[in-house]
This record gives sequence, structure tokens and C-alpha cells, in this order.
Amino acid sequence: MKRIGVLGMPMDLGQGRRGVDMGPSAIRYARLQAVLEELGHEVHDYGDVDIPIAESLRHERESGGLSYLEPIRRACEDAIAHLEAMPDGAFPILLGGDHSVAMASVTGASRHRRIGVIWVDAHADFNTPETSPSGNIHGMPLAHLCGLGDPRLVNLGWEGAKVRPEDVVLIGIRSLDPGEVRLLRERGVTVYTMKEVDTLRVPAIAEAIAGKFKGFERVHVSLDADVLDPEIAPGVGTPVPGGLTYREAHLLMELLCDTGLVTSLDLVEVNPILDIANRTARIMVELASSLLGKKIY
Ligand code: NNH
Ligand code: MN
Ligand code: MN
Ligand code: MN
Repeated sequence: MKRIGVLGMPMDLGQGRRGVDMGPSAIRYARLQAVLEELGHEVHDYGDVDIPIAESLRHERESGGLSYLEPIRRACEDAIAHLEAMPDGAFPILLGGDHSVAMASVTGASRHRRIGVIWVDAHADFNTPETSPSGNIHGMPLAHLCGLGDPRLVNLGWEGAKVRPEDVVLIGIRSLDPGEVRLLRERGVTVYTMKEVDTLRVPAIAEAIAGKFKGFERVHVSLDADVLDPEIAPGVGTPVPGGLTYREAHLLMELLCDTGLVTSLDLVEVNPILDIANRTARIMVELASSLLGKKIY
């Protein structure tokens, strides 16, 4: 039994397509709390962080190639404070919102300790303001967590990097910008693209991750809905074909659960406007339940 703390960040400022701000509602509507309680967990929902809507921020849109940097920074600081107020030993689940919210969750999880990060995504989100083709901050959170990029984002919570690049594992990758490829190689991040998912298969990857993070006090899973194949998860802003199948995604969560290492989770980038009957939110809830101990037998 875990004490799970749910926090919503209804934020769509980090990316171009509107609608991910409705992600927390859609995930709650898909019965996140009830499903986790049925597994025997104690779940407390702390509600949503206050996030300004884009329409009210037109004057803050541009900031040196970074869209909405200041409001995103403020929202993340606010979320970090909420996460740190959760009781010791709680298992936080952060509901996005676009993926820039992970700058808050990983920061919250990494205070005073070395943390492993498992980034499950079609993209690496390893752009810096210099390499980003879009200026969208949701393509940059992981680089900033590793200490690269704009100091205003690198220094969220406290000064400096929150995770070592060698303690980061990416899974499901199938869309990288040229600057990201260079940075990921240079920094020694572990990258399992869809080619490795196809050739090594999920069990071997999960085993390698378990070995890598053995003895870590904290391991964070950041689950971007766009890692799933768009056929099963259409409710995302940047669909990329050839993603994880339903069973691959579940098996990954089941095997990560078996490692007993995971201590926090993000469910991000669900876009209800683009979804079909809340299907994508429902899959994200199912995946959370697999990660948190759902057993068939
Ligand atoms: N790499 C692109 C960018 O930096 C797209 C990132 N989009 C995502 N990431 N949805 O998960 O803008
Ligand atoms: Mn992402
Ligand atoms: Mn992605
Ligand atoms: Mn995404």
C-alpha cells in the first residue's frame, strides 16, 4: 500500500496546440483515484496548481526564443512547493499539462538525493533554447533538468542540475531534432529508440533499467501519452507513428512495478480536444495502475 498524492498542472503554455490544459480533468474523469484505491492505495488529491490561461498572457509570450518562460517558471515553482508539502514517503503523481510540468516533479523528487529518471516518450525533450526548432518549452524540460539551457529554468527550486544525464533513460523514442541527438550523445544519456524496443524487446530493457537503478533511493517515471502508438492514443498534440503498442506499454509498467524502485510518476500531454471519447486518458490511468501494482493473477 502506498500513500499516493495527486497534483494537477492544467498547463498548455509549453506547446503550440491548445487543449492539454484539460488533461488533469480528463485523467480524473477516467477514474484515476478510484482505480488506485481499488488496488489498496490511499489516495489524496491535492487539486490543481493555479495556472494562468494563455489569453491573459499575450504580453509574456516571447522571451528570448522561449514561449511563456516566466509563467511556466512561476507555475513550476508553485508546483514544487505543493509537492514538497506532501507527507514524507508519499508517492506523487503529477497530472499534466504539457511536459514542461516535469521540471517541477523531477525537481521535487530530487531534493537531497540522487535520482534516476525514466522518460517514456516519442521525443527526448532534450532541446535547449539554442537547439529548439519550435521555442516550445515542452520540448526542453529534460535538458534543463540535466543542467543545460536557460538558467531561469535550470535553477528552478534551487540552483543547478536536478539529475545527472547518465542517470536518465529514454524509452520509445522516434522523433529527435538534430541538436538533441548531439547533446544526448555528448552527455551519455541512455536512449532506447523504437528500434531497440523492437529488437531487444521490453523485458530486456526493463531488466537493464532495474540493474542501472539498483540501490537508488528515488526513481521517477515521466510518461508522455505520445509514446503510445497514435492508433491507440489519438489524444496528443504531436502524434508520431510507430509507437508502443498497448501491451508493450503495459508490460513496461508491469515490469517497472516489479523492480520496486519507482517512487513518483507524471502523466502528461493528454489532449482531450484531439482525443476520441477520452480513450487516451483512460489508457494513461490503466498504465498508472499497472505501474502501481495491478495484478491479473
Ligand atoms: N522536439 C520537438 C520540440 O522541441 C517536439 C517535442 N514535442 C513533444 N515532446 N511532444 O514530447 O518542439
Ligand atoms: Mn514529452
Ligand atoms: Mn513526446
Ligand atoms: Mn509530448
